[in-house]
Amino acid sequence: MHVDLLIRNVRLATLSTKVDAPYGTIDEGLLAVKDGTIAWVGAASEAPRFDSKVELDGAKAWLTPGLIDCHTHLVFAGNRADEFEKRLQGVSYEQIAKKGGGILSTVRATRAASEEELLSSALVRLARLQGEGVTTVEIKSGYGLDEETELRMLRVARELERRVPVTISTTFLGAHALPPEFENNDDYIDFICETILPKLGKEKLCDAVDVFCEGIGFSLEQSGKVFEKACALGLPIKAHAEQLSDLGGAALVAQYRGLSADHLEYLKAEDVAVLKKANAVAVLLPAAFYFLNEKQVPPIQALRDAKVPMAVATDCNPGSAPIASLLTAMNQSCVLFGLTPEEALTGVTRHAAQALNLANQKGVLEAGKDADLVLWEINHPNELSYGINLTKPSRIWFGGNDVSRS
Ligand code: DI6
Ligand code: FE
Repeated sequence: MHVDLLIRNVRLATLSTKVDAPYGTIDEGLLAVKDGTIAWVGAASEAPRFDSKVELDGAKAWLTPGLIDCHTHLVFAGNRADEFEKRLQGVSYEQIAKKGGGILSTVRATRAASEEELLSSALVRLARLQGEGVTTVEIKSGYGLDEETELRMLRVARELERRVPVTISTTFLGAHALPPEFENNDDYIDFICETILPKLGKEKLCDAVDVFCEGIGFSLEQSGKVFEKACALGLPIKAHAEQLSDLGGAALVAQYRGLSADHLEYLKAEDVAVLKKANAVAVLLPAAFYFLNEKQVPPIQALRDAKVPMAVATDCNPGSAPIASLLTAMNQSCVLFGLTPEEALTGVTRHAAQALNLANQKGVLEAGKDADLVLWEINHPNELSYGINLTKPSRIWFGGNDVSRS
């Protein structure tokens, strides 16, 4: 069989449920790529004969799927280092938000930034993620909160995909905070549902719709209205739920058959089963927990017992998670939340793909999936969660193309 790329002599962490071994490991593996997808993957001893334009001896390095950061706010202007200082003097994140700082201070900076400015600052952060082997990134709007700026953010997110060899999945997060032009949440939610969402649906600018269901964000009822409209437009939904308090946002996601409920520090026991029943992903964001110095940990053991798929993401944003390192978030998920390194790696591959509705294309090394691949010179995949800034990929392929130096 003719293929475009043949990678021999590698250890495969397939993360596939079809391979019955930790990490879906195949020790003496071989992987063949044709037309940007994985044409064949498995044990070298079982491989058919291939002839290939390009062949690589992996020298027993580990090959994993491209990593997926399934929750970021990567496009924004400015930073919030001043608030960081205030918090260290004893002012809380919620107090800062109530005084018009927090998300709204990034909204002011983002509204004032041109498309080019947003693009160039996002490119810096995206390059950091890409350099760690991230080949798919979800990016939310939510720092515009008016039609023009929300659309600009989403256009910038789409443009990033043309500039960097990564897949971008965009999410509309209009219901992130109350913009200054509106007196109350209900009027703003009506504006989102009646004006912005129909436009986004038409222009195909977003792949999903998110809400900040929280005491300092939007109520369950307001979140439900947004979901109702999103579903009517055929857009999948997800939520920032149970981050700082328990409003029942995760159960609302389940009710609307959403892709994921994200954060979940305050998730109550009975809602774990509700998530499982709806096959929604629990997206864990340990960098926000770390940076806000939170104390309440998500109910990991209950999620694990119920077999709720757990993903791990950076939440990269200027307020609660100024981080552009998914490998660090994996480490934090283990140290702070008690995930195993295998759960952390599954959380940035197979489960992250599911959280983005991309499970058919990405997240595992299986024939037919996109050839987004990362080669690591490590002795074991647990090293990906173990070190902080110790490990970097030695090769990265995106859709079968070597993009190691992009
Ligand atoms: N939760 C978060 O972690 C981010 N948004 C949200 O709803 C933080 C947003 C920010 O502080 O700028
Ligand atoms: Fe977030």
